[in-house]
Amino acid sequence: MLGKFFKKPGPELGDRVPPGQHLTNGFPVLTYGDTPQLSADEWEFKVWGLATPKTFTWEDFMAMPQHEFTADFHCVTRWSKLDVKWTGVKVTDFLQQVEIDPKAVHVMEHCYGGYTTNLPLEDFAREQNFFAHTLFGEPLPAEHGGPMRLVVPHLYAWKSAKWINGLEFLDKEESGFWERNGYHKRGEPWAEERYSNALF
Ligand SMILES: Nc1nc2c(c(=O)[nH]1)N[C@H]1C(S)=C(S)[C@@H](COP(=O)(O)O)O[C@H]1N2
Ligand SMILES: [Mo]
Repeated sequence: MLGKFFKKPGPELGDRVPPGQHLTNGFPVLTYGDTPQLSADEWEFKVWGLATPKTFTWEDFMAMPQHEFTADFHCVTRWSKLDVKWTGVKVTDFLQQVEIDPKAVHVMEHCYGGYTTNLPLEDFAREQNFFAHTLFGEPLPAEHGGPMRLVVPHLYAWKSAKWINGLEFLDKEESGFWERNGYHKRGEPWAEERYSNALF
């Protein structure tokens, strides 16, 4: 009888919040270091490494198909925000304009300000991943990565690089900033891949 009053959170939400996370209604800002301030006009995006080098401008990105995305956002520091609404360009659409060497298996994301984060090509080249320039219908604020950031919804949010300005294609795994500083290499929230055991 009592059990009826002590149920776990409704399955609607329970199913969507990974273990060890709590929900937040706000949208906390998590940045290591200073917030770069740059306009869309100044923003540039490069690919290099095991891909034919190429530079993209803001206009190049605006000319690609634009989509709206609704995605949950999970920070390894244990907050999650559900149903974040973004507008931007699918990674898979962007990649149609990049000539990747078949030897490439890994990607390093580079950012204005020097932040880096890495992921396997198969985690990067997913239909669900996107470059975002709009958040809840407004231009993406600088503190959330504006003018442009990456969003990788299926991994912890440190993989979602703010102020992204380049991709380096690699033939092996290399570690980005947090990965070198004790975070897990892959960071899958449902498996609680938070930190690498060597350091924590
Ligand atoms: N360039 C850059 N990107 C970054 C970070 C950062 O410090 N610098 N922090 C990461 C972390 S740990 C998280 S949780 C999210 C936070 O995004 P938000 O500040 O928009 O909430 O951005 C990720 N992308
Ligand atoms: Mo984070």
